[in-house]
Amino acid sequence: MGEAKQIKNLKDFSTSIERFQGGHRLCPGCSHGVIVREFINATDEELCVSNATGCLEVCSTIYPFTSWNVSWVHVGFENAAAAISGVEAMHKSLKNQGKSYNDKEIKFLAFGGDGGTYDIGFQSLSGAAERGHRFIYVCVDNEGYMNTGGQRSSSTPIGSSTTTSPAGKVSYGEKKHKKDLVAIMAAHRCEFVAQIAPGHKFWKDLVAKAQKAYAANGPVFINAMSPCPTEWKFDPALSMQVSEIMVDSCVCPLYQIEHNDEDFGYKLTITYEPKNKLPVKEYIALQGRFKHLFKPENAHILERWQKNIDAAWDYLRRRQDAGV
Ligand SMILES: Cc1ncc(C[n+]2csc(CCOP(=O)(O)OP(=O)(O)O)c2C)c(N)n1
Ligand code: SF4
Repeated sequence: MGEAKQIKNLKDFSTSIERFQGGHRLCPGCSHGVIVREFINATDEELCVSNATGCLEVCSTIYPFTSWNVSWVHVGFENAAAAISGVEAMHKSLKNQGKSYNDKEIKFLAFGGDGGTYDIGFQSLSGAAERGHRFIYVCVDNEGYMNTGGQRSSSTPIGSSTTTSPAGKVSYGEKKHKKDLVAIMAAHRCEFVAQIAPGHKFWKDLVAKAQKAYAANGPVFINAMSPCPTEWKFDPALSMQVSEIMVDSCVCPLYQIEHNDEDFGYKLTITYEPKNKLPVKEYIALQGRFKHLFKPENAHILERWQKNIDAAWDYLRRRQDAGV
């Protein structure tokens, strides 16, 4: 296994090897590009990436151009994890037979949106994790099916107005709380599971988790929260600010869960503690998808969401304190 890439500071990082090139067609202010760039530039090792259909794939590989300066394959919406686990198994087998085309250590990655991960590709992700492949799955989670016009997914938060859960006279928008996929993937006993977010305050956290992922010898799942100016309806200049408020309000806590199979041990660590935990109101005030929640008749939804966030944060802290 190679040594982790040494990254001294942001300047050093931003001027080092570039594996996700500009010129892609992601919307201005899209967080997908920031996350992918930081994640794959966090190592110099050889990478092989599978990418499910979605904004990231559609916008970064417009034939005959590509932004990817690593081996990359586009697969169906539903099977990014199945494809990369197959490639990883094939590589292992060829190596064992002495027939490998490449004797360097290769890291196998899959990228998918929340639609492709929480919903349609979940079966293949669950299977690949359970089989114990050495791969890293990164979900770029913008809380909806954005590439096809902003439909709800099982990652969409309560109260959000989407094209298939529209807010109006008879509805306050999405009815259910977001699925907790990080917990579900931890329950698969993945070696490493974490949540990350982009932003000036968090780039080191993102890179540290990426490097832990590259060092792992089994399945890794990373949920990368990805503010989407187009469908969350905020000014593209505010993407990183939205991300920072999302973390400081504990809507997106930054934490990790490490699993040690030998003694069946889990270790949950909160990797960023907000100095001043903001109310969820401050987070949603920046986004058009939640503007109806400020109407008096929808106040109970805001209250319910706030309670849910507080309880989830309390749960993480208690687990961390208990060392499990
Ligand atoms: C099996 C299947 N169902 C539906 C589609 C149509 N489709 C393509 S991209 C997409 C939405 C992708 O959403 P998500 O995975 O969340 O990624 P995002 O575009 O939001 O980044 C849909 C529904 C498809 N390609 N394949
Ligand atoms: S719709 Fe959202 S996620 Fe998709 S490219 Fe635009 S900003 Fe990015």
